[in-house]
Amino acid sequence: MAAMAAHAVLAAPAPPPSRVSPHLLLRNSFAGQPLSFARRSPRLSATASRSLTIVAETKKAVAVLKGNSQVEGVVTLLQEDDGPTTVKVSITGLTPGPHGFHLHEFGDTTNGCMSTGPHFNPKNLTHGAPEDEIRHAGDLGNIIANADGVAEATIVDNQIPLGGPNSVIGRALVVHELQDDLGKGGHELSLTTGNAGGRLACGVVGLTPI
Ligand SMILES: [Cu+2]
Ligand SMILES: [Zn+2]
Repeated sequence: MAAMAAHAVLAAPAPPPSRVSPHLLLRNSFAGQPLSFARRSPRLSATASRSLTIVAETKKAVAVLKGNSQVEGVVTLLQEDDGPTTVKVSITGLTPGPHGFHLHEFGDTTNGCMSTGPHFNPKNLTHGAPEDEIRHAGDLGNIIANADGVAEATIVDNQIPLGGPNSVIGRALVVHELQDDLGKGGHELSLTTGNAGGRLACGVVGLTPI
């Protein structure tokens, strides 16, 4: 039913584009009223007027990590509207312990993980921890492998959107040999790579159905 209604309204003449975000419109229109609707890919609010068609958009992406070792994994990225991106990591074949995990600038694997370039860094800052103000956008910290070499993690981050000018679609996720020192190790590489060592596996972030 909801899907049919969505089609019906989307087929109607498009309303004039509004420069006000749907959130603002909704807050203004329904001041004080809690808004409860499932947040799925473009959908409608049954109670909103026709000028408020699309109220929520979910984007989903996936990266399949492979390399020259037996390290491999799958990472999914999910973003609702302009909110943070939730990154779910599942990587096997690692040595137990922490491993640097980054979003690198390029989705180019012609020369394996080396050609994915440096950490994604649209603000031109130095390397840091995910919670630092001064960090590369691609700095996702460390993931920790258990005794079986399996790392499972969920990372929620504000600097790796799946759309817009700093979109990470088409860039690459990389898992490293060593622990990322988060810029604080005092090594000559600390402020560029966190001295995280070799690139064990990488994968290009690509859109996937929700
Ligand atoms: Cu890296
Ligand atoms: Zn970095």
